[in-house]
Amino acid sequence: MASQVEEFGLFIDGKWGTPTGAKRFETINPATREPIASFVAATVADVDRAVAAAQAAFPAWRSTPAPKRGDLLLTAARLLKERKAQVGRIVTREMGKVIGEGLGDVQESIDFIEYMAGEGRRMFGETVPSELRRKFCLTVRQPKGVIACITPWNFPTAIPNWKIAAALISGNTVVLKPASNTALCAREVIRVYEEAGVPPGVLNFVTGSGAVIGKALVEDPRVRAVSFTGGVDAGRDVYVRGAQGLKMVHLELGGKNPVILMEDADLPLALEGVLFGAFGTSGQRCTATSRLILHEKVYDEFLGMLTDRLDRFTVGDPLDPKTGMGPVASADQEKKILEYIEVGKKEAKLHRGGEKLTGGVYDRGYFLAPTIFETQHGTRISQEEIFGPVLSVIRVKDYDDGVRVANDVAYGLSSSIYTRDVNRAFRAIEDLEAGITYINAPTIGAEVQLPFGGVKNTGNGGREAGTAAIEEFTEVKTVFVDFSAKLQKAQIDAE
Ligand code: UN1
Repeated sequence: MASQVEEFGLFIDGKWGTPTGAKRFETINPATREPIASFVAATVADVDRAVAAAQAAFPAWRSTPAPKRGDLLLTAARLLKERKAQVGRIVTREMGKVIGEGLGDVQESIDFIEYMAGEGRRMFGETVPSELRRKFCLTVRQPKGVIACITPWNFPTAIPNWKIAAALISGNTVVLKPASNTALCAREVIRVYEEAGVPPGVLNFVTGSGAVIGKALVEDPRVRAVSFTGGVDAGRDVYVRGAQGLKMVHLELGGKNPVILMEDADLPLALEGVLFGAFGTSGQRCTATSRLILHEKVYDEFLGMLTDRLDRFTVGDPLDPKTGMGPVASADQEKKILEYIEVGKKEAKLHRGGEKLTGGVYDRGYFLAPTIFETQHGTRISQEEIFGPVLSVIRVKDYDDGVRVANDVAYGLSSSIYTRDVNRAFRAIEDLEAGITYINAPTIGAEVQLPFGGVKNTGNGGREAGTAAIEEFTEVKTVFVDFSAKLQKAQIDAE
């Protein structure tokens, strides 16, 4: 049956094309279940071609001066700026986040590409004194080679750009494999680099199943590094496979991010923060606020405020700027979140929501009610990443109890404390086991010029964004220049 929607191919070696006999899949608008676009289900043979193109393009790209590579990024950022409204709409239609956040996704892309373009004129090394006379020691950064970037659907333009722009400015070549349900967003990303004049083979785009082409990419011996954002199980699999090839594997995985709300907090401020942190992007951020650790002295009052505020919070058409929360991203997401809601109903007290919304526009898409459980620490819903609009509220008696609960999970991405006590705020910076800590702000909303990543099962120690991204995507070369014109022996001749 012919597709009703536009068909897109793979982008390999600077050309868009559809392999003969290719199978296809469609992306779906989660608010309406309408198909959006059709993509190729690529095969291992397509991955082989993409990696070969990336490898062939590497020597010339590596020797292109980094500021020149930066020029290309600036052009890409400008093109994306020009079409921000249009691409933001595609993000909302294909992924379901509300339009303000769809535009924010694109803005995060623009910010990051511009930031990385500037790195082309920095990419600092170090100069270090030698223990010997007339000897000069320094470090330079060099690209790794072909990088596989495997990206999720929740930030369908921003996360591909975090990886692509950092990899390209560093002189690497890239094969991008985006999440299948947001392939059009990723294709819009590729297009701006293409139009900016990226040389053939420097950036390649393959779509299809992670189990088939993701695996082939990670296992390909020509791929020197893998940058993966996604779930823990897939991440572990990528890590193990990459380890066989002794590759650098960068992982950004889950979170179970707490807001600790102390008795002295500015409650109206915290209210807006918790609402945005928990239900922004329908809770589908790695950084989402999924636990509210609430001081007993303000427990009832704050929960009451949250309930009143939610009465004025609208779930609906994500393209309508007045909507507070759109659908969840897919049928799979809806199913998984509803399963967790059932678990929660057994082990905790449902405070609000806890259902699929029905009637009117809701019947066309994957709409869930913003859901709040009151729970003990240690239940499944308070420990496992749900990745949906489900907030677990946990009562604590003091700061120490709050920190203990906050830290007692497998993840450590983002964290937050609301308090007016400056000493307590600084203690939290020291005490919270997380890659990111916010003071008097929710757990979401990191900026691109700072490192992003987490501890424990959130990853394997790397950081994206900021200058940390350059460290991820380059090798350090240590250089010794001996201008003494004689053999000097370190450790032996040093006076
Ligand atoms: C993610 O959910 O994987 O900090 C990324 C934030 C966004 C990025 C989230 N800037 O919430």
